[in-house]
This record gives sequence, structure tokens and C-alpha cells, in this order.
Amino acid sequence: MRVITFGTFDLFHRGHLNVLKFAKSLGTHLSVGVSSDALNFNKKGVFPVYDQNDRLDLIRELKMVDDVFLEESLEDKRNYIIERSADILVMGDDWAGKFDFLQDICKVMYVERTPSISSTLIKAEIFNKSR
Ligand code: C2G
Repeated sequence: MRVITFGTFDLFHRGHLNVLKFAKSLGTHLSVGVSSDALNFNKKGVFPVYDQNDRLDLIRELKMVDDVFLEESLEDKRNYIIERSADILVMGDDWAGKFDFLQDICKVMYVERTPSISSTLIKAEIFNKSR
């Protein structure tokens, strides 16, 4: 089984590790789409702390990851999935229901996010500690 997942993976943390390990456990090949700096800026109005080349390099080096590519548009998921012949799409449950329309080409799974950690919380904590 070939699995695909997507994310920004800024300030790489335990929640990111958990979802990637879980995604790989579902199959034998894991592709990861790392969202581009421009996609993040357009969606959230801020750039990630780590730029896209660093985020791509960090994800590429993980032993459970077989293939890494830049996700340049949220609307291109269908093409990314077809290009990589993915059987299963794994997304965090903050996206629950949003990608059900892709069920005609692959299985779509939403996984529970790891509690109490996020890139946003890490940024806030660093900000508070450095004041
Ligand atoms: N995640 C998690 N637990 C957390 C934080 C994140 O399981 N505490 C998961 C998310 O659910 C996602 C992955 O880690 O599956 C990457 O999270 P983000 O970097 O926040 O990704 P996001 O910006 O939501 O992805 O097509 C989607 C885009 O790439 C954006």
C-alpha cells in the first residue's frame, strides 16, 4: 500500500512525528507533500519560521519517509495523489470531511491530532520565555 500525507511541518515536533509514523504503519511507501512558503502565506498571512527548503530537507531525512515533494496548492491534491499512485490519504482530524471528495481515487483517513502541541504553541512559548 502506498500512503500520502500533507503538512507544513514547521518547527518539527512530536505531533508531526506521530502522524508520519502512523501514516507509514498503514503501508510500505510514504509520500509527504510539504506545503510551500507561498501556500502558507496565502492561507495564514504569515510565513513559516523554517523556509520550505529546510522543511523539505528535514522531512526527507526521516527514515519512515520514502518520497517528499512541495505542495504548492491545496486544490491540487487529486493530481498529487494520482501522480504518486497513492492508495491512502492521511490527514489530521482538523481537516475532517474536507477531502472526502477524493474517496473515488483513494481511501481517505483522518487521524486524531496529538494533544497539547503545535507549531503555534511552540512559538507562543518561546515568545513568553524570551520576554
Ligand atoms: N499534527 C498532529 N498533531 C499535532 C499537530 C499536527 O497530528 N499536535 C499533524 C497534522 O494533523 C498534520 C501534520 O501534523 O497531519 C502537519 O501539521 P501542520 O504542519 O499543521 O499541517 P497543515 O498546515 O495543517 O497542512 O494540505 C494540508 C497543508 O499541507 C497544510
